[in-house]
Amino acid sequence: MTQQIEKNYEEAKKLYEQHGIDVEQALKRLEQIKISMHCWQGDDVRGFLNRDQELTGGISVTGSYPGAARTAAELRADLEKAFSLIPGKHKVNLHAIYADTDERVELDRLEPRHFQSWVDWAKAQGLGLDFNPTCFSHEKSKDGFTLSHPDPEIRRFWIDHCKASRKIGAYFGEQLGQTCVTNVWIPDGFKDIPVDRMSPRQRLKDSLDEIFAEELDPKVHLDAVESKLFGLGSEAYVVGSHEFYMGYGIRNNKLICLDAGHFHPTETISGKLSSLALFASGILLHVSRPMRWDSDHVVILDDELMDIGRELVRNDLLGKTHIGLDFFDASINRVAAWVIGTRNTIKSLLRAMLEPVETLKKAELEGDYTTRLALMEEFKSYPFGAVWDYYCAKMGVPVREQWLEEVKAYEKAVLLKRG
Ligand code: RNT
Ligand code: ZN
Repeated sequence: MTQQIEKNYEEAKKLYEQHGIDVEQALKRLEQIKISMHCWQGDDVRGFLNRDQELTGGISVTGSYPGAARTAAELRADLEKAFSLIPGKHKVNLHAIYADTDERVELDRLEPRHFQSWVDWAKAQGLGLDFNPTCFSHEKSKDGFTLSHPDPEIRRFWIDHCKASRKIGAYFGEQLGQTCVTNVWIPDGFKDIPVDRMSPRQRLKDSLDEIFAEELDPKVHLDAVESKLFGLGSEAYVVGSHEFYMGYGIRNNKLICLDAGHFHPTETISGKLSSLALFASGILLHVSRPMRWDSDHVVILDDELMDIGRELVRNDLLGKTHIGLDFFDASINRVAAWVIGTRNTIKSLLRAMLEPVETLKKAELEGDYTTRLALMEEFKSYPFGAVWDYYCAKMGVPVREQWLEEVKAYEKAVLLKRG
């Protein structure tokens, strides 16, 4: 750590302390927060099972930046590189198609052993793991329906896949000694206006009931359900809508997953947290950045990200919220995409912790909205960067844009050598 970093930090600390903000305490809290970094930014959501299948399900990755991971070993190397540039100990979020096996195994027959290399690696790295069934990019999902499919045989396949996925998630949780969240997202929906909106939802409900029938120890495993407004090819109607999963999750004690890109363009997930938290047993976030649509751009430190951080910190929701990332950009260096999005998510939490929340709440309660606005604005130019730099240095990761040189060197030495 350079003397300059320390000096800047000490001065910033004094300024924050004048408003009763305990900076050291904030950094200690920050260190405890785990971000679930999604593996699929590393290879454009391709995975290793069925690599010949095109990406379907109404999601899309654009760009052809060189260096996408082709094997589990490459993906793990890339993840390690990214984590070495991000402060803290975190989690990796896997999808079923990232099974690391030479066997030709169908999704409904997957077992924990097909993920043993991931578990061994996570143990060695001190990382947690989260999981997702992959209900897309498959022959049996090509007409756009999975768990709500009218054909009971196709439904059966996807139900069995989701059941198998929960077993894998529970294995992760047991082996790693930290709770694994398995998140169910399905693409089911209609491109054009449907006649029957109800029956597919009834079928989805029944499928979910069967998937979740087996109780799993919440210390090792939690289920989450992810809603969506529309997708490419399901513009008119999505079976698993927000209302559907709000209802399902609250009634059945499932984590409700809010993806930042899954709502109307001006609708934010930050605004929903305080309501949901009063009724849901827990929340999963898919922090993403929609641009005009659910485009899954790399997360930047914009107003919405900062508001998410503020809502979590001010309302003390970090205990019941699992923070995951969900973006995929193939037009830039993929390791850099992870580093930028993850560092920003951590930054948003730190910034929120460095706001004079007690003073602001008091002003609001007393009806002093002038003070509320004045302080919120002035704090935007408080020396947050000095605290962030100190935190990075203390945690042994590069300060400011120094990480970029490491990514460039890695690109030259490793990524560009991939075919
Ligand atoms: C799709 C959902 C879902 C996926 C990942 C790959 O719109 O956001 O979370 O992005 O499961
Ligand atoms: Zn998502």
